[in-house]
Amino acid sequence: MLKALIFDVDGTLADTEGLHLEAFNHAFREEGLDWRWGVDEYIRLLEISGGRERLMHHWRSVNAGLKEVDNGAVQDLVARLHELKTAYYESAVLQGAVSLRPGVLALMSEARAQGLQLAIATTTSPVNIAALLRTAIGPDWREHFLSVGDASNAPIKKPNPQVYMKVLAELGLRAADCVAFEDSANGLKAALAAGLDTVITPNRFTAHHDFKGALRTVADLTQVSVPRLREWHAR
Ligand code: XBP
Ligand code: MG
Repeated sequence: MLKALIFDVDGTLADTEGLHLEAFNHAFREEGLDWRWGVDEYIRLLEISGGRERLMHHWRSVNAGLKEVDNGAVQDLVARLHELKTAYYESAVLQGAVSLRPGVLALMSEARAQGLQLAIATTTSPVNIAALLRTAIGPDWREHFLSVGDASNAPIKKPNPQVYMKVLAELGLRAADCVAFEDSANGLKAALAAGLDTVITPNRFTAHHDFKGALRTVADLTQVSVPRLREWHAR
């Protein structure tokens, strides 16, 4: 029986990756690096979940010949870049740079009104979630979610199912009683590995991904209602 909805954040709650990309390039300029990610390169880099992991991957790819001369120095650079990037992203979100995708708030309200629990399972940083949902829902946003899994409490990133396993444990529910919402192949793999039926809402960064195994793939959440979810989930 459907008891909870579990939402991914980036690309699902809001189309945020364009702003993440802008924030990464801002950090590279701030740090005086000649790195600059274009959209096509970023679409490829998004196959790596987690901003820090993505930065480390890029460092290795541009320093292929170079053994990590001093891993500590590389870790420090990645940490500094990610801090710069996150500060820029947070400030832009708090100034209203992104809004929730169509149908998200309506589905959340309908689910809560019908006694379903809500949860979040993301690989992004907690400060990014708070900035997005404070702006979209208000300062009490956290009260709407029984569990929030993110980069701070589920460090092994999607497609690993760790964040979904943590959220299910915190909800105290079986995967069979929940539905997950995702936008990417990595997110779908993580949710399926946790045993979750998953609804996909692709975006311009993930439209080409393979969504085999999804419960449904829809343009956005205006195509979804709680009764429809119950019907799909029951089959
Ligand atoms: C998408 C990600 C994140 C963002 C960048 O998260 O993989 O890494 O691209 O955010 P989601 P950070 O699971 O919500 O789709 O720099 O904070 O990682
Ligand atoms: Mg996502």
